Amino acid sequence: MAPKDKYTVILPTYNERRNLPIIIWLLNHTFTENDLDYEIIVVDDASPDGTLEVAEQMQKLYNPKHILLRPRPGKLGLGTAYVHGLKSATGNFVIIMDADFSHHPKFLPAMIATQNRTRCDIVTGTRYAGDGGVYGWDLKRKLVSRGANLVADTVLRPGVSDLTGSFRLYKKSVLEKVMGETESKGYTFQMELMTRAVGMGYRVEECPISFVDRVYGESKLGGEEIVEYLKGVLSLWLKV
Ligand SMILES: Nc1nc2c(ncn2[C@@H]2O[C@H](COP(=O)(O)OP(=O)(O)OP(=O)(O)O)[C@@H](O)[C@H]2O)c(=O)[nH]1
Ligand SMILES: *[C@@H]1O[C@H](CO)[C@@H](O)[C@H](O)[C@H]1NC(C)=O
Ligand SMILES: *[C@@H]1O[C@H](CO)[C@@H](O)[C@H](O)[C@H]1NC(C)=O
Ligand SMILES: [Mg+2]
Repeated sequence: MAPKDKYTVILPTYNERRNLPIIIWLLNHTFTENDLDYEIIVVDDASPDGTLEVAEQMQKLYNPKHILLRPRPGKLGLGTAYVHGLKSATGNFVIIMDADFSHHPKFLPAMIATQNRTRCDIVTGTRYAGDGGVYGWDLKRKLVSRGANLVADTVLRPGVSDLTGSFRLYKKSVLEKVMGETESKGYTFQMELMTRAVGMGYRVEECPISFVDRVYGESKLGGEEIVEYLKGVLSLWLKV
């Protein structure tokens, strides 16, 4: 008999002390109710709000085999946080999501079922297909997000509708191979990852999700991020 599937969730955190307990509660609930084996790897980058202390409390509350802490000494960025977390992953599947509720755990059963049904390598949550959508954003942010996707899609042509989203499920072996090839460090990491995965011939399925704005904390999207993003798309286009 094949060994039971296990799902590793990598949660990068920076100033998420208010969101973390709820997201972990929901994840435990979702996996346990569906009789799925799981672990959550929290990669906190020395958040000044004390996120790590909250994560330590969570580890005591849940079985420590379910909550792994892999903190780093400073804010080293999202891309490397995923790489760092992945090193400790013991599941055969890895889920990457934000810890601020933009990615709701309630979509996981559908994403897992999609993988199980299609046997694909990656399931990506998409805001731009089926019942997907975005909530809590003002028009500017919606336009920026749509525009970002449109630019990336036009330039890179990966054939995946939500390229900049980062709520995804991967076969661990696939994620390891694709991450090994990925050079971006910041916001373009997810986009490069997906573009490369498609280029490497991996099979991607999509699952509609609705995306809500972060519940607690400040949004950091500004003009600087947009410029960085455009530079990222351009350099990807030259590289891949
Ligand atoms: N470990 C780590 N986590 C980070 C870092 N930057 C962001 N995060 C976390 O990564 C996830 C996504 O980051 P967000 O800041 O929410 O990015 P965003 O959704 O584009 O922007 P917001 O509008 O602020 O929500 C969240 O769980 C953050 O706490 C970082 O440098 N290191
Ligand atoms: C995890 O979820 C299950 C199912 O909902 C629940 O019975 C259990 O008490 C939860 N664990 C904790 C520590 O809350
Ligand atoms: C995957 O599908 C098989 C066959 O339908 C089923 O027995 C199994 O429980 C499913 N696993 C998950 C994780 O959904
Ligand atoms: Mg967010």
